[in-house]
Amino acid sequence: MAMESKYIWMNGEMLPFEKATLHFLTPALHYGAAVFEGIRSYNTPKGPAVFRLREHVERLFDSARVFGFREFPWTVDQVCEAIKQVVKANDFKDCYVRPLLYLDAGGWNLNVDYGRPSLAIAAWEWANYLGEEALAKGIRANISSFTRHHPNVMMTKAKISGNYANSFLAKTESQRLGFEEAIMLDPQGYVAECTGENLFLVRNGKLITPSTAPVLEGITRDAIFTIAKDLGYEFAEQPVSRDQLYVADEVFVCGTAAECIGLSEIDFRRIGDGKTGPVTRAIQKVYHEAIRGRVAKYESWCDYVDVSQSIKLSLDTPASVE
Ligand code: PPE
Repeated sequence: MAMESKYIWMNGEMLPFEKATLHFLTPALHYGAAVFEGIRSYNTPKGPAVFRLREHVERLFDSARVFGFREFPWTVDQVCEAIKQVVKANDFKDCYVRPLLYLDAGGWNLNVDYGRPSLAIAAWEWANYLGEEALAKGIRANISSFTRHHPNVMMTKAKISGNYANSFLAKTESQRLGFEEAIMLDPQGYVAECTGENLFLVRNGKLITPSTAPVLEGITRDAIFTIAKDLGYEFAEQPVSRDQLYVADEVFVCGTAAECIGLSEIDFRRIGDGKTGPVTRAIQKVYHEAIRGRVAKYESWCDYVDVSQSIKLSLDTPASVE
């Protein structure tokens, strides 16, 4: 995967890619003491647009609050602007954007109050997160032997970097077993989410997804709710058992990186006829149009990047907000 770009934004400065480095003694590296977002920008008829930018940045701030950071070095508006500058500076058509707020210094006594967070934003071209054939053929998944976080062990509403050790365990195991993705159960044994996506099942034309209590409140999940409602599908948030997935007509996963991908098989059991089903296809189609600014009623989800103005290589003095 090529992650190169021209610029990475660090603490207000647009740095050339190779200059965006950190010291070995950065506490975030040792303890996963960081929060991040995964955002995509797409080429639309009106130029590049970041999909649901403000919601992602607000979730970054929420993650920071959940983790206990008391001071955020920038405002929501500044971070939104910086993200657009990164997309513009790198001249990408479609790209993935990764802001990371990380414990940069201090905090070695495991107390965030003694540390200082810094913010960096990178972008790269990241197509086919779940593999090149995922969109056409769907993917094969297993139920992980690893349990998803108990909500009082790790904070499930926050994209805390350290949380992702759990995803690493599950996905590595899953791929070593020959699957493409892992489905994780919550500590009560109900379906929670995948390592980097939320999950839906379709039965008798109705969409069902686990409630957000033990999982990340996915922004794609939310977009899919809106699309499904507008397409006239019934949907419900309710506990989902493992075998409900086995007997579903369709199962699909969704997330910013993965987008919307059907599951062809779970635990060696074919789902439906083993092909991405009609409901998933219908939702996928609208989602793909919406992210590219081609559906008028969802255009407010697209935050256009003004490419006519020159790139700002640095931002004004950081604001300190609670
Ligand atoms: N659950 C988890 C655990 C998760 O990481 C993601 C996003 C989602 C659900 C879906 O959330 P949303 O993107 O708001 O619809 N996973 C991000 C990180 C992937 C990675 O490998 O890193 C992403 O899709 O950007």
